[in-house]
Amino acid sequence: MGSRSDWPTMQHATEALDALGVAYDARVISAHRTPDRMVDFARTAKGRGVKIIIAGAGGAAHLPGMVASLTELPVLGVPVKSKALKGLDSLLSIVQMPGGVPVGTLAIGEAGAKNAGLLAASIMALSDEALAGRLAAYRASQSDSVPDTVED
Ligand code: RP5
Repeated sequence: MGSRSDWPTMQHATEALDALGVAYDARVISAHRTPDRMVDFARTAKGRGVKIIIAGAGGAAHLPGMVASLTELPVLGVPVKSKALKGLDSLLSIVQMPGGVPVGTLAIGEAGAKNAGLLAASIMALSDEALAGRLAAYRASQSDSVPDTVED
């Protein structure tokens, strides 16, 4: 994520990964304030065994796109809700990538972060049967938790 201030949003991604037993490393890396850290992280990620990168940032949210430009790993972008423009700036900064450098962009804010975690897990589950089973159980439990009436 681009800043510690993104953590209240991005922790929804890690909660989803925790629920499904997927290991992760949560880092603060700013495209603007720590560009060298970003380049080093993205260029070495694949060699370190990273499979998917979830990049959350707000405002002029260049982190997901820049990371995607530096690695062939799948990059999922989460637009963090900004104070000034409620995350619309973040969304547009992340979603409108030029053809050739994809970022899979999720919804603004907590739902986007949660879904980034779930989407990363579902991609990982393509080659991990045990994880696929846990994901299926998670989805079934979610369905079971939705009442079909408005009263008990
Ligand atoms: C972005 O600027 C971060 O991703 C964050 O959403 C936003 C504001 O950062 P702080 O000023 O709160 O550190 O780079």
